[in-house]
Amino acid sequence: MIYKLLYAFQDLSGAFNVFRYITFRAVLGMLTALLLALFLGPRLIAALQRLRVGQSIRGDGPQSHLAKAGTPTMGGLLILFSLGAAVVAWGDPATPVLWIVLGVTLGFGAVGFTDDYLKISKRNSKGLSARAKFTSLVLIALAGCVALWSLPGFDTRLAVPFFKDLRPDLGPFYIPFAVFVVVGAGNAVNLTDGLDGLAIGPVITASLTYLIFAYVSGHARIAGYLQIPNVIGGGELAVFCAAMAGAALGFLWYNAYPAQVFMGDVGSLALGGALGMVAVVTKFEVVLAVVGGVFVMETLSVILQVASFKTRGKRIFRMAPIHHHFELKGWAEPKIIVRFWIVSIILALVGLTTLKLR
Ligand code: 57M
Repeated sequence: MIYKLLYAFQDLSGAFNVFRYITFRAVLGMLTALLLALFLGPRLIAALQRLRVGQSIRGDGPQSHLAKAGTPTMGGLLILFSLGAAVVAWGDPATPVLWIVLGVTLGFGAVGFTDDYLKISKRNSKGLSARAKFTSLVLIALAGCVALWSLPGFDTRLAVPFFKDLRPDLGPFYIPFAVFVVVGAGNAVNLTDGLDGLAIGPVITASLTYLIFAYVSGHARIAGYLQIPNVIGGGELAVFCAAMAGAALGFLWYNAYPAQVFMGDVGSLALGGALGMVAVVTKFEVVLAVVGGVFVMETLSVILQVASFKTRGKRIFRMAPIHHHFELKGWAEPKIIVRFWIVSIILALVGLTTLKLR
């Protein structure tokens, strides 16, 4: 919205014309969110400490985690505020997809907030029931996907990486598929968020990758050249992704090992849901499994572990999600975190190759 005001001054000076450009607003969006998160971080942490919003630690986990008891949680509020403010400031208010994506992000954040709040007020690690959490997430994602569906030009065909001519049309089944992507992404980031900076690092790489996807898919000429679907309003999501990367980077400042704050479900569900929605809108939904491969790997480790334990009575990993396996093998926490970040960068690069290899 600020951008509309500034752009209105272009008659006074041509310099104000620069605010028309998505690339410029994306940079401003990232900087705004980053600086807000850096500035507000210590204040939020102090407030959370005052309110005694501290993490309870499960006794059955790696022993090294017991020392983390009482670390302030719900730092996701910092991410959501910084992201929301930057998007409102630098996004084009006339772009419906931008508000739909922000709406689902905040909706997932609200579910996470309720869960965190219940955990803290009851001082144990059980929050919302799994059923209530899942149903709320599905309903919010469904509302977002139906809103997308009602927009002109909504495309129910899948874009399959590496095969430009393979565009299976899911018709009405696209909606449940999209809901699956969004809710799956929310839960996958949530499962990954178990070591300092472990989830936020890959969220940054995925946001930056989708910044590029959003920009190219929203640009008719580049999309035509790359033979990818041209998405109306897709470019504004580049501003959203930039703001998400900025807010996440600002949060990482305080969540870096040893963490001063955890994001809580308010952060992890919201960030995962945001990535899922951006992937759906930009038509890079299938590629999210690659770019967000760290989240997929964490989720698969849980599925395999639970299936193996239930059917054979044996574990595959020392503990699931897989980051606990490496902890119990004796890897130092920062080593696991940085190695997972490196994997996420490799996967982001592989995801980017799908732009050209088709
Ligand atoms: C979230 N949350 C962290 C923090 C964070 C089905 C099952 C596999 C589910 C899974 C689970 O509950 N995962 C969800 C994981 C928790 O962090 C809080 O939760 C928020 C994210 N939702 O923001 O508020 C703990 O993670 C650590 N942490 C950090 N740094 C951070 O920046 O160190 C988090 C953020 C924090 C802190 O210790 O307290 C969590 O792990 O609880 N369940 C599990 O992960 C459990 N696994 C398990 O039971 N595995 C079984 C199989 C058969 C299912 C097995 O392998 O035998 C483990 N969780 C824990 N302890 N805590 C078991 C041991």
